Amino acid sequence: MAETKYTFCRICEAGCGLKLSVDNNRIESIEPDVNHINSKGYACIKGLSLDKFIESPDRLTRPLKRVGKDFVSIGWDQALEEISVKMRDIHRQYGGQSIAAYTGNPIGFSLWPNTAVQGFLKGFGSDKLFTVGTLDCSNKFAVADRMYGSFAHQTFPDIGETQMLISVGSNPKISKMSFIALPYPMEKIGAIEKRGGEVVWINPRKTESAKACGRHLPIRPDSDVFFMLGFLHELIRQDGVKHDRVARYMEGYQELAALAGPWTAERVEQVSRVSAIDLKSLVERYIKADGAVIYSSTGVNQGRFGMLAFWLQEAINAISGNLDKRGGSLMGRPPISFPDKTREPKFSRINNTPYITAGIPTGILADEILTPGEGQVKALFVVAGNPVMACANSDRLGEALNQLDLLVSIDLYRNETANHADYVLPGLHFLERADVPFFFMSAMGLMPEPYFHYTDAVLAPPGEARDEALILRQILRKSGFSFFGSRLLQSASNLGEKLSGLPGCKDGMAERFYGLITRSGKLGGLSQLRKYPQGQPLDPNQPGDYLGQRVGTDSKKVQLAPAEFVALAQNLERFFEQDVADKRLKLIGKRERYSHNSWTHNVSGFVKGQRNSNYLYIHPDDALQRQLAEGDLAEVCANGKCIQLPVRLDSDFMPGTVSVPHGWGHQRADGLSIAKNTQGANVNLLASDGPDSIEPISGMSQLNGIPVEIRRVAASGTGNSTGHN
Ligand SMILES: Nc1nc2c(c(=O)[nH]1)N[C@H]1C(S)=C(S)[C@@H](COP(=O)(O)OP(=O)(O)OC[C@H]3O[C@@H](n4cnc5c(=O)[nH]c(N)nc54)[C@H](O)[C@@H]3O)O[C@H]1N2
Ligand SMILES: Nc1nc2c(c(=O)[nH]1)N[C@H]1C(S)=C(S)[C@@H](COP(=O)(O)OP(=O)(O)OC[C@H]3O[C@@H](n4cnc5c(=O)[nH]c(N)nc54)[C@H](O)[C@@H]3O)O[C@H]1N2
Ligand code: SF4
Ligand SMILES: [Mo]
Repeated sequence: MAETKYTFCRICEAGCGLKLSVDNNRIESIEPDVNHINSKGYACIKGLSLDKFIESPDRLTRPLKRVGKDFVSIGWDQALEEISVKMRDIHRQYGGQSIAAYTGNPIGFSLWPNTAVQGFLKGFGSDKLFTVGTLDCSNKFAVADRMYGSFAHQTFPDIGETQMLISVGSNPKISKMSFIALPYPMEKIGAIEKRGGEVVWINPRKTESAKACGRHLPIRPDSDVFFMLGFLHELIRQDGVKHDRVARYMEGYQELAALAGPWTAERVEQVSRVSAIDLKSLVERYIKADGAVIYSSTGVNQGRFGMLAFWLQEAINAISGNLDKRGGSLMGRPPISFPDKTREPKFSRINNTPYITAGIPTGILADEILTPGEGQVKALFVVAGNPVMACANSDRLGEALNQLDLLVSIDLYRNETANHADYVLPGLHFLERADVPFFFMSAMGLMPEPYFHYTDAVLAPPGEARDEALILRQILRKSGFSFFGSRLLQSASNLGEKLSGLPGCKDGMAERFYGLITRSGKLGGLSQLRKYPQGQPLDPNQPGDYLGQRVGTDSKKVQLAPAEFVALAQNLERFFEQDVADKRLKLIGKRERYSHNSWTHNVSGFVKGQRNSNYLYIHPDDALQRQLAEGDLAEVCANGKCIQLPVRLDSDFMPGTVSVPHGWGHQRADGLSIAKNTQGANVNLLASDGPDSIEPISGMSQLNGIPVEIRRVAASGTGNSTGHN
């Protein structure tokens, strides 16, 4: 008989509650959970289509081993044995630091397997964890670390109370936001206007969100840092600084103000294309609003200066009195405390590139593999990731992966990265594992309405699919090493493994781990949490509880002008001159309702009709100059590489801006029977990698604002106008 199960979606940060009807380990129906504490009956098409991803005929159910160009299915014993033998050899020959891991976005939503990856690496004596954070948000970690004393001190807009939201480089209607758990964001953002407040979108594109509410101010891609400098200049000029608050709770104001000196609204307009009149009036309204906040997301993060732009944004919110204020920006209060102090700074052997939080920038992954010497990466474990689609300069990365002595992919499917792998191991879908909310909620408290919940696994894994954490621990043990390098933890791990070998038993480590951290977080442990599968409320946010109380810096004051940022900001003059003169088209991304990075194109309903490809979006004026018409095949070139795509004319984009959604170009994905037959091209073939291409300190890759050249290849209907790579 069908059973009703309450759980939550772990595809994006909204974390929507879901009500499933499960019969005989099959999902009969999925509904949004109307009684879920936070999402209250909201869920999007991806969450409501989970069954299609779980039950796909392409789902991996047994380990695969490469034999020549093909993969053959093998048993777990053989897979683990062979991989462990190889690992022992690699460790003996090249040392622990030759072993690395790349954790993709989906596994980021599950604390236990993520922790296990760290224990796995540490067990081998390695700290080489490549993190997708350097593709979307490590600029925010670097800033929080310097300004607030911990990477985990992240702010979020008080959407429910604010009188003015300035949203820079985000599109909540499609992406559901980042660094805030906000299901149904457009309803909550729309309510700002309804209560007499204001919403402003700073974006090169008039997005779906900007069409739904608020006012749109187009900005030239990758000029946000100048926009922020102009904003800061105006804020000071218009006397919008709360000097008493600054004096009490902050340090570095004079240096910050000195920096803003030259950046008048008129000057900034030349590069951002936001008119001086608009900027001045925006700042005036920001000062007047009782509770205003600037928020930014990947549109800013993925530019050349994401870290500096975010620093300036935070400084503006702080000195205007909006940080830690009702209706301004709030500092999360995490339900679970993790060690959040930045540990000893670490540097990669590649150009001394700094590590960021616990990881290394993906932008130097190829270099770490290709550069000989001690610590050269020889073995890579990719857990729930697709680096050859997601990372910059995909071709070079693909070539680098081919040089590895061992590449293991642990995934639901055989994706494009698996084309370079020696073994592909079947992992779990999130419905097949226990979880607590995403790290940003659990450990950073980025929740407008704080809550907590725990879910058990609601489905048993198909075939021989196995918990990622167990796989890694088994490889570690068989290779002769211990979890986190600790005998005690290894004994616990061995016990879990033994149990999992008994019929009907589970490893149980995930549950024990969540039990431990929820008890230490005073959340009552699992038996308590199981009583509230639809979520338990936590104490509401309290504006005013951060400044002077919880700031993590040595002086307990917010650092407005960290020396490293000020030094980097001095170079902006030079970039400004260059950018003013730069008339090239700038390429940006575009997230789509039916795409989630690279992994939702293997479901037929998601790629039907025109949705079976990505496109080159271009403003009609820019198209005309290049004799391009709708449906033509165009070539987009940058950094000496080109891709071809069908053209879509779109006047929602600011002239001078073109866009190509990422995550496409699956033609070589033999393990993805539906995605393989889609069209389109991988835009990350165009982005640069290497130590000189990433942002200093934050390690962010530049994926937005890339200068490109475009030319027509074939007119609509005359050639193959459905792109390829
Ligand atoms: N040009 C450009 N590039 C971008 C971006 C952009 O905006 N523009 N965005 C970047 C961003 S924000 C991100 S986060 C990265 C994402 O980068 P990645 O995480 O490397 O890429 P995904 O496409 O999300 O691939 C996820 C893989 O995990 C698998 N998977 C899903 N769930 C599970 C699970 O529970 N267990 C296991 N074992 N596997 C699972 C999927 O099958 C898929 O193969 O891409 C980045 N790349
Ligand atoms: N449907 C869907 N939802 C997703 C994802 C997905 O792939 N599909 N991915 C998830 C992931 S991993 C993440 S990290 C989040 C990201 O969530 P968001 O950060 O909200 O991502 P986007 O929707 O790509 O919004 C970025 C916006 O920045 C704009 N932009 C581009 N360049 C610039 C610039 O130089 N300056 C400014 N000001 N704006 C710019 C773009 O036009 C775009 O509207 O979304 C998550 N949600
Ligand atoms: S909005 Fe995000 S969390 Fe909610 S159902 Fe959609 S993908 Fe899942
Ligand atoms: Mo992301």
